[in-house]
Amino acid sequence: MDIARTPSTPEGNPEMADAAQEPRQPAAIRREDYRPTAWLVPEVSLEFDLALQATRVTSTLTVARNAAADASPTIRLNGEGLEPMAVKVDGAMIDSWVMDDADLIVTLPGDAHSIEITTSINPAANTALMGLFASNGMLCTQCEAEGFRRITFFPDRPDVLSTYRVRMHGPKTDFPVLLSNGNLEEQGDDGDGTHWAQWHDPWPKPSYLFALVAGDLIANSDSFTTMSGREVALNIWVREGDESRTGHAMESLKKSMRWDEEVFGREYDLDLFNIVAVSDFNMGAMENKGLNVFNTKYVLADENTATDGDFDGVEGVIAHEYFHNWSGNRVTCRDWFQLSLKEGFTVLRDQLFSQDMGSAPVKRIEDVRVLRGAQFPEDSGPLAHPIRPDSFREISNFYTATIYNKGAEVIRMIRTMAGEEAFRAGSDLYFQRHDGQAVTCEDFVKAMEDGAGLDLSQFRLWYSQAGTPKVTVRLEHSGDTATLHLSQDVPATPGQPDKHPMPIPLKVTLFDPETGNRAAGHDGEQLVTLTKAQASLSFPGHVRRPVLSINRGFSAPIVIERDIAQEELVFLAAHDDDPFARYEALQDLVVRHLKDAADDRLDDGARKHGRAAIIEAIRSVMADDTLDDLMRGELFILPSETYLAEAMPVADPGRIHAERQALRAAIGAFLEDDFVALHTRASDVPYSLEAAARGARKVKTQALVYLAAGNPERAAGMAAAQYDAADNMTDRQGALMVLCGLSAVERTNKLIDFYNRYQGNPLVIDKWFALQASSMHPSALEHVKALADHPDFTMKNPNRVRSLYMAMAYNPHAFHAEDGEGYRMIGDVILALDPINPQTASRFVPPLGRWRRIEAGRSQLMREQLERIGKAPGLSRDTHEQVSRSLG
Ligand code: 0A1
Ligand code: ZN
Repeated sequence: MDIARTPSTPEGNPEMADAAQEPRQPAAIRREDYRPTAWLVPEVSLEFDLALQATRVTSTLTVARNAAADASPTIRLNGEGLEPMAVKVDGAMIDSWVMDDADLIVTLPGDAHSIEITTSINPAANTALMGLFASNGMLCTQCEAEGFRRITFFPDRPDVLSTYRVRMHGPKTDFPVLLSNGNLEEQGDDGDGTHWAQWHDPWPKPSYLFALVAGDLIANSDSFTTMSGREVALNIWVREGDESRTGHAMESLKKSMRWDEEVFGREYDLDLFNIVAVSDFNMGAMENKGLNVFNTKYVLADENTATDGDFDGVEGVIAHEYFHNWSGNRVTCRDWFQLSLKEGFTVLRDQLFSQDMGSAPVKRIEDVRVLRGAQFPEDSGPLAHPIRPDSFREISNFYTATIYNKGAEVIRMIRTMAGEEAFRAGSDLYFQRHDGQAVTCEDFVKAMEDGAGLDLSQFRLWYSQAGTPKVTVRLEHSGDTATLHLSQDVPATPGQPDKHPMPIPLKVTLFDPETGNRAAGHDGEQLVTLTKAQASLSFPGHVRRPVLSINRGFSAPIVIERDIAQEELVFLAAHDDDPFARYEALQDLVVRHLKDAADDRLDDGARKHGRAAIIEAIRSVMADDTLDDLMRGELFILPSETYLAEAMPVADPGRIHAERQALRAAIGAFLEDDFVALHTRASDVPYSLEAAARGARKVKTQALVYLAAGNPERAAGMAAAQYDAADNMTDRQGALMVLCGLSAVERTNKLIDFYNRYQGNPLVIDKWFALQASSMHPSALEHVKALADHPDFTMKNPNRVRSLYMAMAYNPHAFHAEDGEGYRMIGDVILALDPINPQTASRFVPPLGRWRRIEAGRSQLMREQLERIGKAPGLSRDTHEQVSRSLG
C-alpha cells in the first residue's frame, strides 16, 4: 500500500467509509505501512500565471514506473482543495480520471508518460499559509510538509525526487521580482505590462522543497567564495525600507557557509542563494532549495529594534536553514516519520555553530533550558512520542520539540560517545553514502556505526522509545573507595507501557571537598555509559568523601535524581569547573527549596535556612571574578515555573508562582545594594555586540528583575531611567519588561512611549504585545483581554497571535488563573483561529493538555476546555488530533 492516506484505487476503500461518517477523525498513518511509490516523477515543469486572487497553474510531470515497487495501473496525485480544469496524458486530453476524496487518480497504460494538469488557486483567500498564499501583496509558497498538494496535483511525499523547471508570468508592477529554486534560466518582458521568468533547479528534490516568490522586493546582495573557489551570489530579499536591517542576517549566512565547510566539510552547490523575508508565516523559516523563505523575525535585526536574543535567533535560524542544504535537501527523508533525520541533525549542527560563534557554555545552558522547558513537558504528557514516531494523523503536529530538540540531543550523545573526529567520519560517510537519496533514521545510525566505528544496537532505543529517562544517583563512601550507584527508569508513555533500559552516557567527576581538586579517573573526567537498569562503579583513592559532579555538559537528555547534601550542591555551585554542572547545582538548590516550599514541607526555620543557602550561592556568583557577565547572568536565572511544575508529580501553579516570587523578593531585598552596584557597573559599558557588552546588558536587566521583587519602588525608578537612557533594544525591552510587572506609573508612561516610538514596525509592536502578555503583573490576563481589542491585533498574522496569546499561554500565573479564565481564553482562541489557520491554532492545545499534572480544581477546568473544543463542529484535522490525544 501507498503511504498516502488511501489505497491506490478508490473502490472499496474502508478508510473513505470511516471518513464519511466521522470527517474529523481521519485514519492514522503508520510508519510500518510505508511502501515505495509505484511511480517516479523524474521531471516537473510548472507554469504559473500569477494573480493574487486567481493563479493558474499548469504542471507537466514526466512519470515512470518504479521498478523497485509493486506495479500499479494508476497514479495517485495528491490534492487539497483543488479541482482539475484539464488533464492530459501524453499530450491528449483525457476524461477517465477520477477523484478519490481530494486526490486525483489517473490510469496509465505504459511504463512512462507525461501528465499535464491545469488548476486554479486563490492565494488571497489562503489564510492557512500553506501552499501558495498572499502576504502584503506578495505571493509566496510554503510546501513542507504537505502544502505542494494545495498548488497542484502531485505524489506529494518526500521520496519522490524531481528536477523542477518553473516559469512564472505576471504583472510587472505587482510582481517585479520573480523567484524560484535553483538558477534563473531566462526572463523577458511581454511589453503589455507583464513579464516572465524561468528558473531551473538541477538538483532533484521532493515537492516539499519547492518554492516560488513574486513581489515587490529589494535585495541586500553579497557573495561568497566556496572552499573550491566557486563564487556564490547571495541575496536577502525584503520589502523596501527593511534592507538596512539585513546586515546581521547576511553576516550570519556567510559565517554559516564557512563553518559548514570547515566543521562538516559541506560546500554549497548552486551559484545562487536567495533568502526572502515574509511577515505572514507559520514557523521560523523554510529551507527550500536555493530559495529559503523566512519569517521576518529571523531576518531583520538592528540594535534599535532587536535584542541580543533576537540577534542570536537570526544567526541560529539562518544557520539552521542553510545547513539543511545538506542535512535535509541533498539527503532527505524517505517519509515524514523520519523527520528527525533532518531536523534533529540540523538542530545539532546549528547548536554547534552557535557554540562556536559565541560563548559555548552559555549556549549549552540555553539549549538545555529550551529542552527542559518545552520538550520534557511534552515527553511526560499525553502528546509524548519517540523522535521517530510510529503514527500520526496530521504531520504538522509533529514539528515538535521532541523531533527537533530531543532529536538533536540524541545525535549529540552519539558525538559524545564517538568523539569529535570519529563523529565527523560518520557524518562524512552518511553524506557520501546517501547523497541524492531519501533515507531513514536507521540509515543515519548505520552510517554512524560504520563511519565512527560504534556499536549502536542498544542505542537505537533512543529512536523508538518516548519518555525522559530518570537516573537515580547515590554515592557511597567507605574506607578509601567511593561507589557510584546508578539506576534508570524510562517512564511509560501513551502506547508504550513497558520500556527497555537505554544506554545513557554520563560524564562524571569527583571533587575533593577540601582541596577542590578533581580526582576521579586519569584525566579527571570519565564517560560512564549506563546500559542496564542498575549499575555500580567503584572509584578508589578517596580518603575523604568526594563530591560527585554528574551529567556534566548535560551529556544525556535525562532527569537526574541525586541523593546529595545541600552543602555539596553549594560547593558545586561555587566550584564546579564544568559551567553546565555549576549552573545545574544552583538550579537544583533552588528547585529543591521551592518544591519543598510549594508542597508545604518547610517550617520557618527550614525556609530561612534554604533561602540563606541560595542567597549565599547567588552572592558568590556575583562576586566571582573568574566568571564573565554572560555566564553570571545565566547563573542568576531562577528555574522557570514550568520547569518547577515538571519536577512535581502534580503541581499547584499558584503556590509555585507565589513561592518563586517570594524567593526572588528575598534575594532582591537581601542583596539589594549588590544588585544596585552591579547595575551601575554594567550601565557604564557602551553598546557593542562584543561578549562583554552583551553580558553587561544581561546582568543589568537581571539586577532589575531581582530589585523589582525586593524593592519595587526603587526598581521602577531604575527601570524607567534605563528605558530613557537606552541606546539599544536590549536595554529598552529589558527595562520595559520589568516595568510591565510592576504597578507603577512608569509602567503606563513607558508602554505608551514604546508604542508611539515603534508604531509601524510590526516586529517591535509584537514585542509590545508580548511584554504585556508575559508580564508578572497581577492583572496580566485583564491586559491580554483588552489588547485583543487593540486595532493592531489581528488573528490573521501568526506572529501577532503568538505575541499575545502564546505569550499568555506560557505565562503560568496568567494562564493558570484560579477561576479558569486563562484556559477559557485559550479555548476561545483555538476555536476562533482554527478555521483561519489550523496549524497555528493546534499549537495552543498542548498547554491545556497538561491537565493531568495540575492540581484538581484547575485540572478540571482545563479538561472542560479541551472537551468544549473537541465538540466544536468542523474542527481541523490538526486541532482535532491534538485535542483527542490530550484527552485520551
Ligand atoms: N523545515 C523547517 C520548518 C518548517 C516546517 C513546516 C513549515 O510549514 C509551515 C514551515 C517550516 C525548519 O526546520 O526550519
Ligand atoms: Zn529544520
